[in-house]
Amino acid sequence: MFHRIRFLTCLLLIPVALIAAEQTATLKVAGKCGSCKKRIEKAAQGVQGVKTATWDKKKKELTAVYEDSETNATTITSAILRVGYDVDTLKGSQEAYDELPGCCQYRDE
Ligand SMILES: [Cu+2]
Repeated sequence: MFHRIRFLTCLLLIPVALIAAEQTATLKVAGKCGSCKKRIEKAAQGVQGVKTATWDKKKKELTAVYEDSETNATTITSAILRVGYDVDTLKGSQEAYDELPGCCQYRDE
């Protein structure tokens, strides 16, 4: 009987694991212009599992839609930090930041 219950529980859990759910992450991402937008979106879209990524220049906000079975907000955040952009309170890579064109250096204001 006990085994039977365990078996049934397993059957119930499998579909939950298999159905990939789409999630939306909204992140505060610093940036200034259209080139920043391209860089930020490219970085986010480069993450496996990310379907769409759109950065709003006015709101300084990135909206990313992703498969939660493949990736998560932390991975997307790291990808953006790596190309030199700050996400929320996290500092983007200084090395990558220094490589940004002068007009994109959003920290010097
Ligand atoms: Cu820029």
